[in-house]
Amino acid sequence: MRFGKKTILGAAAAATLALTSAAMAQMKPEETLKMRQGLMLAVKSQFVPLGAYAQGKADLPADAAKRAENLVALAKLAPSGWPKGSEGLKDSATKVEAFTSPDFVKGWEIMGAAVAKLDAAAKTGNGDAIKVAAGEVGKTCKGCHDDFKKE
Ligand code: ASC
Repeated sequence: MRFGKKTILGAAAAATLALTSAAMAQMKPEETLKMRQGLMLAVKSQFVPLGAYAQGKADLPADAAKRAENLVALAKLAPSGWPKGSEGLKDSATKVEAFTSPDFVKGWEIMGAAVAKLDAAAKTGNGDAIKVAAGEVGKTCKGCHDDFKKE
């Protein structure tokens, strides 16, 4: 049997897609945990200097606007680190209640709104406004940690 070039390319594309889907469906538990921890670390890496500034412990970071922008993206991405069925991940710092609580979902939305305000403030470059907005973001971090993070 002879196959046209298009058929072969189409089959190759379909095979690639199938492999990708299979690999995604089989994301290993330890990978999900690493992703979750990496996402939290990414949020931390972007926020820490802004939080320190909000607390009067550091100068305004020169790259505050870029950090705020990254936090806006991360607030959207981070919830994907807690997929359904990952309640029982070994060594996870997340309390199981998080997976059934509407407040967990809402927490990310509240954080999203807070980082959007921080982003707007950072774009104006107004230090006082950034300080207030970063302080509010810090409260959203702490709020969820208090409720849903194991000590
Ligand atoms: C941080 C960080 C957190 C939050 C939290 C805010 O910089 O790593 O987890 O701020 O401490 O209260």
